[in-house]
Amino acid sequence: MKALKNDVLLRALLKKPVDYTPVWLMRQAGRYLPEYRALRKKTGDFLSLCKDKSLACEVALQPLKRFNLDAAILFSDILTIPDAMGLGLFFETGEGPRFKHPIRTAADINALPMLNVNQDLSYVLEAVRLTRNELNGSVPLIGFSGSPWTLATYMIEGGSSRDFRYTKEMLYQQPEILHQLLQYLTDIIVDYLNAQIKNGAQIIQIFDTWGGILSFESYPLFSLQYIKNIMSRLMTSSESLPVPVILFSRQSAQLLDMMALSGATGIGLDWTFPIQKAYHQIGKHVALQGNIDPAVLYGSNQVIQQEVTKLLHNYYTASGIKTGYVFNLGHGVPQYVNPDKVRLLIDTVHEQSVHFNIR
Ligand code: 1CP
Repeated sequence: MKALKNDVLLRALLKKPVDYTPVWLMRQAGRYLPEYRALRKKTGDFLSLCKDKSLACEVALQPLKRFNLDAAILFSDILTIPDAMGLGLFFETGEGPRFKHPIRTAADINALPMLNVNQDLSYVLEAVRLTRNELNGSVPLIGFSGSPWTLATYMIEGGSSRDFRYTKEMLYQQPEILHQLLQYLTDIIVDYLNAQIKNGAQIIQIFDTWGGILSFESYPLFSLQYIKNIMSRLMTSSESLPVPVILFSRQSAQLLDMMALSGATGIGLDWTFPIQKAYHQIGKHVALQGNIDPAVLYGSNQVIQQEVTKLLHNYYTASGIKTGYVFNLGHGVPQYVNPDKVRLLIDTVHEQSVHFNIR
């Protein structure tokens, strides 16, 4: 495969000097883009887009055709794994993901199938390979998975949740069966991510979206230990290059010290914690990614420019070196933003970051 023309994201994650700050956005492909909505309407539903490698590839490339992004991310979902287990994933309009067969008992867990990711999730791996080929070395391709804990919450709740009632019930009533489920997911995620790497993913992001709902004592036991195990078992790329891993979590400021020791190359932050504080706490050990409030994209052009410049200033003043930072939102691009605002955000990061002349 071709050498990368734009390796700024890889360099920033590995803390090699960069000329400007790389930027990619969670959910950069998705509903805020009219061309995405048009394709989805034609296809019928979201899962059909994910399951057709040509469509998944086309959607992944849509934001790159419009914007000057420094990475592509595989177009798929974290819930492909439980879908492949036969839990009956479906999406109700406006309701988010749902499962027909939630996992609530030891018997449910014991009945889960052994997955062969190369067969059962072959459509994801084909989308990885095709997207990597189509990128033709222009920017790196990010592969991803949910963390075992975050996937377990969806499987146990049967979808999104506000209070995580059933998952927490299992945690406090039958922790040993929850551990059994988490270990089962861990082994599959290792296979899944290694297969993505083998098929061309150059960076991995692990979404531990719901790690922050655990208590301080429970987090290392029920989430982080499994993430650490995954990271220790990931392979190098097909070109024998190290594959940086970004660990993203929400509402996790209290967990940063633990996250920084997980083996992750970079930590993705949501918008609720000041990046300069995060730098002082963990910036010597890991790269940082984030963390502008996605709702800034509803602001005026002037507000967007100000907020971007402020964030760059906050990071680089704290770090004193022109690397180790990846610009992103604190969570996904909201559905109702105007794509022109997204363009302004990305261009402002590139233009303004050049002016931080520090080494
Ligand atoms: O067209 C539609 O209605 C589908 C909307 C949509 C999209 C575009 C969903 C449903 N998933 C996705 C794509 C997606 N999901 C990507 C693609 C790559 C990109 O970022 O461009 C990725 C990386 C994800 C990851 C994902 N899915 C996460 C982790 C990130 C996060 O949001 O915290 C989670 C929790 C999911 C589950 C999921 N899938 C879809 C939705 C709306 C959700 C969130 C449900 C919830 O809030 O609980």
